[in-house]
Amino acid sequence: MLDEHVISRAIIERYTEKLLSCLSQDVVIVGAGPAGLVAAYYLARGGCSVTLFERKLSVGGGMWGGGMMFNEIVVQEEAKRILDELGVHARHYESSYYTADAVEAVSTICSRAAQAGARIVNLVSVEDVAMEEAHVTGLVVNWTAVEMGGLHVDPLSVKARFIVDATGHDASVIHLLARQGWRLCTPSGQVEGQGPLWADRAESATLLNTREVYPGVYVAGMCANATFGACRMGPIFGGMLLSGEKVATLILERLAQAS
Ligand code: 48F
Repeated sequence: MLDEHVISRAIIERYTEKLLSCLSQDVVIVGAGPAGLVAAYYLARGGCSVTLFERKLSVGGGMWGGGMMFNEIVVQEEAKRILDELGVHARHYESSYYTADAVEAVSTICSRAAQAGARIVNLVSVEDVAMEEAHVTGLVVNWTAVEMGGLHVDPLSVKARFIVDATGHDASVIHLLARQGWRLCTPSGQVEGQGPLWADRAESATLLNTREVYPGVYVAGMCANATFGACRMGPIFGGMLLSGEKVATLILERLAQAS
């Protein structure tokens, strides 16, 4: 006999346990696109506590749709090893180009990140940063439904030693910091904004721009280029994967230095 009361209690208790465990983390990642998911995988595998907040119902960001809804992604030679490590089948196309099924890529990367120990919380939006003086101490979160409904409901906050903005073209967290007058490590001290499409230049820039942009706050993926004024790359995803790996490596080094 199934008991609806037990089913409801199980969901509420287990979700509450999960949310409580997110309240104080080594790293909080904002945005579960390819860069955020890969970063979550490497950070969790490196042994730190990591939570990833995603505004939408589904994770995967812009990866599901490949290019213009043709659900295949293209990855260049340098990033293929990450697909191999994660267990995503990559097919050789020509010279240094590989393709992968976008649905297999998103679902596999997400499952590897979750199985490595990353907490992935969908339907929650980051709406502000928490600060003490000029020091970022965490993030302010609320249900996306509250945001969508325009409801007057106060948010909650989570503590983090490091934050990764992986919100793609939006660069949500970085815009919040800049709007509040905090100076970023960019040429103007502000968000530079993204440039036009130039795949080759954008892909190398993504990796260079994956770094700390405010003390304790890192940018990864397309957000890195939107922050530093670099080009967009279109539907090639190697830079996103390499950026997720790089940001995880940088933060793991910082955590190791601190311990
Ligand atoms: O846009 P997205 O896929 O970012 P990415 O990992 O990859 C970019 C590529 O998809 C593509 C490209 C290169 O091939 O140019 O666009 O850099 O994923 C960003 C995720 O962040 C979520 C958003 O819903 C998306 O899933 N997001 C954005 N703002 C917030 C957020 C927020 N304030 N709180 C939580 N999630």
